[in-house]
Amino acid sequence: MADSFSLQNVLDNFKSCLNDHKEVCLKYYISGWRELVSFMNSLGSVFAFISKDAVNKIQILENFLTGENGTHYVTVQSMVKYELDNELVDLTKRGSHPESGCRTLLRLHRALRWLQLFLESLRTSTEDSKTSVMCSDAYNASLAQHHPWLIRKATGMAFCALPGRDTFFEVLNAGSHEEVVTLLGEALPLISEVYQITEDVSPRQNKAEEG
Ligand code: 1PX
Repeated sequence: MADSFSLQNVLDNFKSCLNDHKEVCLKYYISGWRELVSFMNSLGSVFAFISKDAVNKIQILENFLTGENGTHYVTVQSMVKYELDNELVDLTKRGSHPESGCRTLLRLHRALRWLQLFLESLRTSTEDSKTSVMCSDAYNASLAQHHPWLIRKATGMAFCALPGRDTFFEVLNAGSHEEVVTLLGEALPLISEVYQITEDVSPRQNKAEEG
């Protein structure tokens, strides 16, 4: 729920994400994204088109996880292995598996890189830093290269509607500015580790880009 969002919840999900074998548990990965999307929804309807796409992707993964082959979707590692072994991924272009787990995860994985860059610049920002600039710098260095012109334009316009840094810190609902910065300092290594482990999963997975 939007009004129950707290940065701590996001942190907790990413903390639970890695199991003892350093595999990424899809359940917590999905919950982490759900929290982030609920936060984004609270920022206003201008973000609805982003939210809709994110929810759609989260739902695809959740359906796999709760579906009849759910045991193969417990971790990112087992999902990738299962889909590749069973040729359930379109490796070069969109084909018979337009909504595979691998393809869908790759979109969220790229968005996680955006989040990592954005939160890092938020953490190290100063009073006169602008959230819209931090957000679009992070976007340009990550997701933008995978998006067509129209999406880049729409996204750029949505960024302009972001609240200023002070309000943004408040809606993160994690205490004073100093406390938010501390929490971001705790969250970032976890998010980075989840990102890196996913990134290392399978070079072949990255070829699922067009599919
Ligand atoms: C603690 C502060 C956190 C802020 C939380 C914000 C959560 C953001 C969640 C964004 C998830 C975006 C997933 C995008 C996946 C994607 O790249 N989809 C595109 C490709 O999909 P396709 O199936 O066609 O291959 C799709 O075309 C995307 C459409 C919508 C635009 C996506 C723009 C993403 C911008 C991310 C920045 C969000 C800014 C939120 C402001 C706080």
